[in-house]
Amino acid sequence: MINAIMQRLGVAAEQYQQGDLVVTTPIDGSVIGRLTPATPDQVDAAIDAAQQAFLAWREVPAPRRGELVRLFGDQLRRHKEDLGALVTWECGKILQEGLGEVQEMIDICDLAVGQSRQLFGLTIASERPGHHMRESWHPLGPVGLITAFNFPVAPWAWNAALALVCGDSLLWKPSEKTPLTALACQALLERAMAEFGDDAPAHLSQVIIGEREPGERLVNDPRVPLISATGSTRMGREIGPRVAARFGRSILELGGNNAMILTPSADLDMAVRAILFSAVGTAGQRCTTLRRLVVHESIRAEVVERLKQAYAGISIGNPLEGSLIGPLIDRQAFDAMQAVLTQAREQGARVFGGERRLGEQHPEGYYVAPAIVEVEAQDELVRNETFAPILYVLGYSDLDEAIALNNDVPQGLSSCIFTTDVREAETFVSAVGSDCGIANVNIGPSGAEIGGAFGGEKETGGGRESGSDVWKTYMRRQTNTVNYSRELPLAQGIKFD
Ligand code: UN1
Repeated sequence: MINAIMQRLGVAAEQYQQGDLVVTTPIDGSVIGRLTPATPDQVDAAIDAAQQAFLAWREVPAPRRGELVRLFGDQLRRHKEDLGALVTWECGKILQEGLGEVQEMIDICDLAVGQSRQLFGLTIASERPGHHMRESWHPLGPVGLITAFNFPVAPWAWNAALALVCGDSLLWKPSEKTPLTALACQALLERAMAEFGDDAPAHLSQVIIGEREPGERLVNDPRVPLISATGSTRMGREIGPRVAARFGRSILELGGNNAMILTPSADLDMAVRAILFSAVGTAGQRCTTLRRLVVHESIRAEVVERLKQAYAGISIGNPLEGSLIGPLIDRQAFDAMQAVLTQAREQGARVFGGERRLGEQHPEGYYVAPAIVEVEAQDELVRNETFAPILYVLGYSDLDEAIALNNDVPQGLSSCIFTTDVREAETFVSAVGSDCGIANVNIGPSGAEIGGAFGGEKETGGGRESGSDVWKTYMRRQTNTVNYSRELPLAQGIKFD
């Protein structure tokens, strides 16, 4: 099955059928790939090649660079089913979500193609006669991309599509848990490059296979002016200072601890559906997963009851076969979830669900029932992100208190409120409302569209990816003052003679 998919996607067997890095599918733990990690010398050579590719690529006109991204988007459309299925095989998310991830890639390609004709700078009024000022945007250099297992392809594409139209070359270190999808994306991009013609330089995009070390080399190398990394806050704490120490730029997209405020005026049918998708979808392994439900005391008992019923009816199993929840990525993730649930029980929380499923059928597949944990206070356990389907439920009495709870965690990625009261809604998205990078009204915290800037504050890392004016991060800004007069007036009226 995997071999047929890989073949259709254009990945040669020797790229994933030999080597020391063993890749298993979370579906049942079976081996689906063996890859050869890059040596330090190979990483250095790749950075060198990326630098060469950048020098050629930056000279190709931006709208023409957009044409490459258009062709890549065509490849993705053509191979959506296969790539979506491969995402499911490799990271265990259900097929619908695997396909959704590829759709996100297609969408960002479309956005980037349009952007390639809109890398607009400003003209600025000069204080001096016979002068004009403007702001130009120039290509930046090789971009280092470090991605996580849970969204193995879309975050790469958000960065890659924009970086390519901005004139940068790409060095991609995917998660060691999901390198096959990276090889597949690279193969599709290479097909697009072949179609594009000679002005796409060799090594414009490269994949670097390995665990920590190759990523560290990218992070430490001053030839890589921008590092865009998705992963845990712990990882970001290491990457951020290292890139900063060499005056590099970083986009960090780290942990989330996303809340929903559920008010008495909310449409509860809608809210329950939104909670289900955002709390149990992707088996709780999105950075945008709903982790905290802050519900008004007057409806708390009813909502918890409805959720328990909804949770009980949800299908858990093989993500290729129509279930709504697939497996956790691995045993470690399962153990971490169980440890947290044990601790919650010890602290007196009421825990519903969370137990292992299908263990006899798949001893190496870690399926779990999603958990609801009713707590009395937002203690350390709740403030911590556990990458598993655990939904904490907390009560509140007035909106200020709910907003304070929303904000009183170290992370600041996504948030939402369900209300039909315009005052509550607008307060939540105002300056005194949610402190997160994403704040939604009457939709859940996950499943963002690519048109907005994606990312968050505080320990989420502060980076933004995808839409809005994020393209600017992949370019260097230059201020130009041009004197077309025959005089040499100095700024600020200074006389120097
Ligand atoms: C992630 O989990 O790292 O908003 C990204 C969402 C998706 C992206 C999630 N568009 O849930």
